[in-house]
Amino acid sequence: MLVDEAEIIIRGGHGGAGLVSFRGKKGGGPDGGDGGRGGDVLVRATADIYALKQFLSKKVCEAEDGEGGGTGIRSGANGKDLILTMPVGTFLTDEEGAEIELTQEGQEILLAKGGLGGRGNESFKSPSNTTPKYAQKGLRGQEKGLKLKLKLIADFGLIGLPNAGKSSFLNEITNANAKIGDYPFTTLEPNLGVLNGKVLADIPGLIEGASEGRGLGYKFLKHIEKVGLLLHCISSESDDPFRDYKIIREELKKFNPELLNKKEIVLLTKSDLKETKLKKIGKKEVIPISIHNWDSIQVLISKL
Ligand SMILES: Nc1nc2c(ncn2[C@@H]2O[C@H](COP(=O)(O)OP(=O)(O)OP(=O)(O)O)[C@@H](O)[C@H]2O)c(=O)[nH]1
Ligand SMILES: [Mg+2]
Repeated sequence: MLVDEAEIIIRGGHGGAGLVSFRGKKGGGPDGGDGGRGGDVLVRATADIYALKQFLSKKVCEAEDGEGGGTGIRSGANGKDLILTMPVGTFLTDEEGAEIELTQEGQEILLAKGGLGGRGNESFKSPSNTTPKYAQKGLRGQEKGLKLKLKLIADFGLIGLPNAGKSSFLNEITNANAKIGDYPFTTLEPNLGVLNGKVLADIPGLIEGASEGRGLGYKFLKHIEKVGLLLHCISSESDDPFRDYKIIREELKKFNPELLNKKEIVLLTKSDLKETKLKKIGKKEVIPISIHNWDSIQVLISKL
């Protein structure tokens, strides 16, 4: 299952407390150590597009607290950093609306700082106070609520009405193994495939009224906001290909008008079907030709 949205709370580790302690039994000098620093919370970008799945169960993500200071001026250990992995293409938005985008695999960004450790009583020793009886508490780690939203980073996006043949085409030209079905809404979440190092995203079919909540493709349109080229699939089976085209364009516009400015190629899919239909009627040989497609004419010439 592709998880493309989540909400989490992150918290840097708290700083350890400084210690109040004195050497020996009586009269010894102060020897309370400092507390350790709390761990930071960082994010690291991964190529694994399924990485947000972990946040379905892990809603609060905390780095380790720093240890308290020890006797003999021993400092407490620093808390371990917590590194969260999220897919490239994730947008992280905090409560103030500040947004971070993960753009490159391996990229690391600090999200929440751990708190500083408190100073132990030894560090407050001075000529005027040789036996300080106080130490600092550690500071609290930073805490933030974050909204996570994944926008897949693909070079090409396959869009179209349900059953237009998007997934079949994806499977045909890439390593993908998407489910195919002779019914609408076979694809329930985006599929990805790779062709010569370029990533193709297959988006669940869109229908008229998608923007009002019909069907299920609408929420996945965020995944084509970043593609370089739209491959708009229209089935040759359609009674009215132009209407089909307009339906999809209208839904794109309602989602984000900027999608209409993307480069687009229209793929007339299942072009073999008209041929098959005619063959069934006449039981004769049918050769599709177009004067604008020399290859199709070559087939005929060789027959003649
Ligand atoms: N004859 C023929 N059938 C095709 C072709 N491409 C796809 N199909 C068939 O069309 C049906 C729908 O194909 P899918 O690839 O599942 O269509 P889709 O656009 O991904 O559909 P959704 O996921 O529901 O949006 C399947 O029965 C396919 O076998 C083609 O080029 N020729
Ligand atoms: Mg499909």
